[in-house]
Amino acid sequence: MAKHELPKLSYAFNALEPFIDTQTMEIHYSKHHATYVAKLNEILENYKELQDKTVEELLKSLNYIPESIRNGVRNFGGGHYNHLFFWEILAPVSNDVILPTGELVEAINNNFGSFETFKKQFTVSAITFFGSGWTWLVADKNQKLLVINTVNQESPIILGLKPLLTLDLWEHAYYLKYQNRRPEYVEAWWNVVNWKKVEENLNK
Ligand code: MN3
Repeated sequence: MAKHELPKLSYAFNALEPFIDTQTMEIHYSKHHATYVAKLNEILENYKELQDKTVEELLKSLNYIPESIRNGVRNFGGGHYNHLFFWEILAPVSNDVILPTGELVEAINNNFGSFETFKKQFTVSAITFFGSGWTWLVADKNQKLLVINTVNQESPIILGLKPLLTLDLWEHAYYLKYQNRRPEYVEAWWNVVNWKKVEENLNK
């Protein structure tokens, strides 16, 4: 039974050029993300009672998942969820969504002082993070915004935090184009952030 599936992307693999290259997008989506989905389905095969749950439900109740597959759900379920989320906060460069607007910019200013301060904090967090993981903008239960990193495929929703924005720091996300130059990848990525989606996430 293949309950969990790859999502349809709302843009083509080449839509984020030159910031994120076509080949990286294609491999990232159809190999890496696809493997997380396949592995998640595989470990749930003998757990009928878990097969109707969404990936969000699985991650939010991770402590109640049988111990024998809990790490698998964290890694493969987290990998599936984080990538679903990542594809959605990306968009082709568009002149009308260069910067956050409305409530989002207000929330960023209230929490970080200014957009520039937020951007710098997020960038430094992503560049200095060691190894494989993610940098996130999240909201806590009081809608306070925070920049955090998570290790491997750990997802903020496991921690009870609401994700607004994320950047994939695994080498598979940038190595073909940027090799060891993660700072260049991070800098380029800001050009393809879908701020409208980030604002939607704030109001979820
Ligand atoms: Mn990835």
